[in-house]
Amino acid sequence: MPKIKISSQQRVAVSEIRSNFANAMSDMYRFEVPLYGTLLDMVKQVNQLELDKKPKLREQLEETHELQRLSSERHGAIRLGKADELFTMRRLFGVMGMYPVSYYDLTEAGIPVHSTAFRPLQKDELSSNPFRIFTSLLRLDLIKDENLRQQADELLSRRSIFSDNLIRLIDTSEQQNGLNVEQAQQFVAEALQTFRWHHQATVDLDTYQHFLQMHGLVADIVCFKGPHINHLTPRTLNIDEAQQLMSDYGLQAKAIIEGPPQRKHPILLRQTSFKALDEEIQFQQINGESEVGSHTARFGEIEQRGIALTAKGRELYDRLLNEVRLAVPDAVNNVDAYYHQLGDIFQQFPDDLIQLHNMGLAYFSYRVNPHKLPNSFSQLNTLVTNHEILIQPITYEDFLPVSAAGIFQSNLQGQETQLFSRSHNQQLFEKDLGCKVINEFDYYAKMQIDSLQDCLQQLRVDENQQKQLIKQLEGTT
Ligand code: OOG
Ligand code: NI
Repeated sequence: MPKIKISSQQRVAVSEIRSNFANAMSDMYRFEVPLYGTLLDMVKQVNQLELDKKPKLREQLEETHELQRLSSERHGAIRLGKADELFTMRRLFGVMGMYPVSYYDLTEAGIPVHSTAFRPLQKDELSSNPFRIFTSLLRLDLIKDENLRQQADELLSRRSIFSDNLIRLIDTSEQQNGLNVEQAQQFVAEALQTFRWHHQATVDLDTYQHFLQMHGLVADIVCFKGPHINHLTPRTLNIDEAQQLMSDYGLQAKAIIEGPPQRKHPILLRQTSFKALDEEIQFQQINGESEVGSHTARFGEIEQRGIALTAKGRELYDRLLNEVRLAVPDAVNNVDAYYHQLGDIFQQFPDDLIQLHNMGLAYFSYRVNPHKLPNSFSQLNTLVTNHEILIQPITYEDFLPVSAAGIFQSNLQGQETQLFSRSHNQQLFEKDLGCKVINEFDYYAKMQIDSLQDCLQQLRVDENQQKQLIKQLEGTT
């Protein structure tokens, strides 16, 4: 019997496959969309300045293992056309240790898709590479025009966005519980092909324009061979600075920064983008010749991440943001008034870590204070207020549907005539996906409780007392 080479049988860590894939995507996108490269350079400069200016921030990022991931941290987005694409996409991301978290219903903003984000879950997986992909699925069922719906359906049923080799590698990974070095390399190369740009449309210009008129997203999804990556987003430590700098770098920034206002302690997620490019496309005419047109899809985005909010905190955030939007409905044309209201109305959202903790508005992890041992373990909030137990914000790793809608909209050509009605359908989404999405609140709550338990065990608190403190925590959030 031939000797089995152990090395070739060894499984590559999923975090390594994910890192390799994220880097390959970034290289491909930088090559195809040079402005993305400019954006990366800009963010690098802003982050360096910010870290130099704020040693405390550096320290905090070091403690939470976020400094090491910062320079490679990205999220991207893709849009899929049919159920089995979503199903296989889940399996593909599974090979890289990325799992679907949250259901985002974009029909609430009149956009005919619903979405999830694939991302790593465990702390060590996040710190080695937190790559996320915001993944949307077209709601064909919401297209009222029967002809166009059928045509879309046909176009989508004819395409296959995964190569046979890629499917084989996904099968292999599932069967043998991972990939070896050679397979992992092949996997990254094959998977990359699924997300590349195609200069040729699968339809003629006329058909494209029909879809475009209905909704820019429908055209973007239905008329091409595959789900091209439409942006990759680096994480900045100062988005206000970055927004200012964008024009100096020749990037046309969108009018407003989505999300909460600037704060001492950032919450959730703030995002801004530069406008999508108008790119030349060959459309296939019926007579076999091709006709030149263009398509607008790919853009650049940056984001700043803050503390994850509890359901209670999120409710407050949604309510306040809604107030702002009611006060200034046309933010794009009233930027100053919008920021003014945003700042004003969000005064109601506490900006003090201990207050955020004690009111149960945000998620934290806990640490023993080596310089101060607790006197009593009766009240969690007292322990925190007295710094007898130290708290550290848990970073938000997910997305915001209202912000996502703002990003989607700022990159459409504004020709869409059809508004889609609100149609929440998480059940259908999960059926197409082939599993349930992870509930983000459950996820962060578990992180917080686990960390409290660890901390109390280190302090040798007895089990009953631990249970009581955890109950108190659950009572506030
Ligand atoms: C996705 C837009 C959502 C974000 O950061 O909220 C998104 C898309 O345009 O496909 O990426
Ligand atoms: Ni994005």
